Amino acid sequence: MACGPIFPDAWRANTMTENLFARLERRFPEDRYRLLIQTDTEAQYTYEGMDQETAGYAGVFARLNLEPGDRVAALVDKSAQSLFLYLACLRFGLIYVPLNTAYRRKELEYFLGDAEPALVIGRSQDESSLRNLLPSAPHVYTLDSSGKGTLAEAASTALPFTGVRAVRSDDTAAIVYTSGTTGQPKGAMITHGNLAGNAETLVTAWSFTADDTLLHVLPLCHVHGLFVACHCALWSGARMRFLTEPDTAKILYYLPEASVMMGVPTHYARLIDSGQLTRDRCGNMRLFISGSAPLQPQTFQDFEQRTGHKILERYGMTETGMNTSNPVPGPRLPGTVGPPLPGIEVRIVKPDETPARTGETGNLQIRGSNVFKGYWHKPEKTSEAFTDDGYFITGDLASQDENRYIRIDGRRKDLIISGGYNIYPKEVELCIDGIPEVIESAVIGLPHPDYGETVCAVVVLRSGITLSEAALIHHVKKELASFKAPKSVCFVDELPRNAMGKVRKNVLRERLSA
Ligand code: MLC
Ligand code: AMP
Repeated sequence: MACGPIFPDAWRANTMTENLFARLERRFPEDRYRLLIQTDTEAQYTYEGMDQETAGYAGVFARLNLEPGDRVAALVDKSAQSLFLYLACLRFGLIYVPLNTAYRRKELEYFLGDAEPALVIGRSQDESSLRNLLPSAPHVYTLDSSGKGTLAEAASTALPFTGVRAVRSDDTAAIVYTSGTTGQPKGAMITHGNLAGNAETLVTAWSFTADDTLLHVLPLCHVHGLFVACHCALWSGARMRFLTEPDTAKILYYLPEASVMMGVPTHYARLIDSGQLTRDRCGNMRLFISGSAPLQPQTFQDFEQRTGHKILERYGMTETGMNTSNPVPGPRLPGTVGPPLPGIEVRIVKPDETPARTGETGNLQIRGSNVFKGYWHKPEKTSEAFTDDGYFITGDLASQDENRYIRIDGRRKDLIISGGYNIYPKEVELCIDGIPEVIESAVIGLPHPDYGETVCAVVVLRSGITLSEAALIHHVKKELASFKAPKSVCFVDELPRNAMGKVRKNVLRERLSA
């Protein structure tokens, strides 16, 4: 049934919560009962259900006397309830801090120590280790993938908080951790204004309406799955099919009912490899969107050949939300991330900060209301990240053609993107160098047909010592999230260095790619 825009009035919301809850108040009653989420276990949640569940969680926050600006860290599996938890934080003016359940003890210790949450929500199986990690005990509640846990129990007896706390657009809505090339990860403070502005821009650019069904296949602990995907649906009143695991068979199963999908290039490569991707299966689809990592032109072409759809590639970052996008109506060019989105200033400069010419590669910088307000508790890192005239320095290398289409040509930052996850070589090197048998290591990304890039460790062992590849990988997986572990290890006598003593990673990449 075609139902047209769910928000027919011209009223403009300044925050996600204003959009969601204030507009919900103004809707016709039947709109409240529209579906918001269907899961892959066929549980269903309406916009009304979301309103009630978030009011329940916010009631718990009120009972705990949480104050606006307090942080709530979430180490939870993907579920409808984990989205409601995030929305409840927005509703109550709390700062949401999503954490990946793949993180290990040391990683969590750092994030929790840095964010200093007043409340931590974790899975039941992690409850006691979380309490051990947090000696100064903020409140700890549990939320499992089933939606059950002590948070739901507390919500069932709390007085629901049915209001919406007023926030300013430059108040921080979320802190999302992103690793640095050196030193510790940094918490990017993303404001309510950043979120609302980017959501509105994307809904318009990608023509989202309440008629859409988004096939949601991404984790909710990073900006792609949480902000880009969910916000487009929430802002436009659309429906989402939530897949809790990134399972290709399930994606294929649910494709026929969906109209939009967002994924990382690995999702699209796997769909092509399945051999079951057909035009018929995509009969209801209007848009496939890819981001977080470079989409290979070959994947773009193979996908178009099988489905008739040109994947729309866009480019963004945790700190900035989405910056550029190929268009919905208009040419989508493989190997490019499209022109800048409306209202977002993108410039490419040479190392001396003068503008790069058309087609010339330079440093990509971004300015606009989408750009975060700074790194949590790290004012020096914040000022290093911006130019004097307020552009954010992305660390990406790019060029722009005469039609303003941008091509990401590389990265100035030493970063590996594996299946859409960012892995900082330095962090993995420090971990490997901590193994007593190792003298030193260099971690590089190598091309990979499934993950785009994978982690390879080049390792120098102490003389006369042996260490197996499996033992080394096992050590890394104990210390770091397992997606950061090398998929291959190469033992060498010494690392190639330049005259300054710096490891020549490009030489290693060339040698090992071959
Ligand atoms: C999982 N594994 C990975 C991996 N994902 N290894 C390398 N790279 C990855 N991306 C490892 C697991 O640790 C596990 O190891 C094993 O592979 C199997 O795990 P799985 O859960 O079955 O994973 P898989 O099906 O391979 O997942 C692949 C994937 C997933 C691509 C679907 O990684 C994913 O959802 N990626 C999306 C990440 C994302 O949302 N990025 C957006 C960041 S925001 P073991 O040893 O435990 O067996 C951003 C900004 C922007 O970048 O522009 O969007
Ligand atoms: P994150 O720090 O997790 O937000 O990752 C942001 C980084 O992902 C960017 O700085 C880019 O290097 C990369 N990225 C995101 N989208 C694309 C894309 N479409 N093509 C190439 N790189 C991308």
